[in-house]
Amino acid sequence: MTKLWTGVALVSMLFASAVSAETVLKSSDTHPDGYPTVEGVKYFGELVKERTQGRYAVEVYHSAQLGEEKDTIEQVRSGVIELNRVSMAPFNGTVKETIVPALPYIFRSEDHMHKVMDGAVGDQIKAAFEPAGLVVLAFYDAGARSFYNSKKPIKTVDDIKGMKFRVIQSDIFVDMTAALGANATPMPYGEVYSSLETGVIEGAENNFPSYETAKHFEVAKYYSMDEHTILPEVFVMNKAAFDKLTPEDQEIFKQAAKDSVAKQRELWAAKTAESRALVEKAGAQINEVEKQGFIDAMKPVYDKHITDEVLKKLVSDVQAVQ
Ligand code: GTR
Repeated sequence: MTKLWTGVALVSMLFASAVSAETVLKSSDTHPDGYPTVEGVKYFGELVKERTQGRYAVEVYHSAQLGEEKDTIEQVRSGVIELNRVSMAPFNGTVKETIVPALPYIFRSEDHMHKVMDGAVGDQIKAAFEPAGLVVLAFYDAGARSFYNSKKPIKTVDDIKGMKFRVIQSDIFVDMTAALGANATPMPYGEVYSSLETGVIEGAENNFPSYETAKHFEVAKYYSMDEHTILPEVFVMNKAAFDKLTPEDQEIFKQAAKDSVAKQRELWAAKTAESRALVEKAGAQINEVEKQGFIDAMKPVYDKHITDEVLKKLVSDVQAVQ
């Protein structure tokens, strides 16, 4: 009898732990632990865990542990990993709607970008990821990207002519650099530091937190604030994995992602100020540029890439947001 009851108890305990066993979803990020995007996804994971009573949890593989962005995009599309936080630039070739927020000077300010991405245009861009096998959970802040280099401060378009930069992997960024009369080499993020160090490239372009945490300021001390893009990050989920969730769990995931946006934006603002102060203390020289010259030079990028009606409409919708 005692033996029987022990057996029953054991079986039911095993059963209970099997049904309550958590499903751990893998998420990738190129940035180190503590970076605002990593922390945003971790916060999302905590909320999901709490709101599903522990049925789901998220593990963030930061610091490019799973590979460079382009590779991890393949992993999340094929379902090798369930989640991924990346820039939208590497999607410019596959999800054409992502070209619009990647256009130089399309956003008047970060506030304008927030209004656009939180509204109908953002929803249209989100929906455009589905045919690529992805559900967009959130857009996160990435501030403004600017050029930095190892040679000199860039103040005017003339100063940048002929220089050689690494750009993020997107034709839009190659063409915007060309429009300024400079040369662009797209390459994975993880190769930028050594390429700057060895002189394969003279500069790169990014926001303050990336410039600081990837230590690029050590090998490229002139940061010139042309602020060519205010392109947000995207946090995506493999569509098949999302579709497998119950409708209630899908709501929990969406709401947790939405809640994590507010958190990430706060962290972003603080980190940007911190990174800027840190690089300045370490000797980086930050300067303003004659921005209008940069804005005027970008017309060919719009002419080349905004040719179909869907994108033309999206551009005017963005511009109409006040
Ligand atoms: C950062 C972005 C990364 C990565 C990187 C790059 O700002 O957060 O996801 O895309 O830029 O330039 O490759």
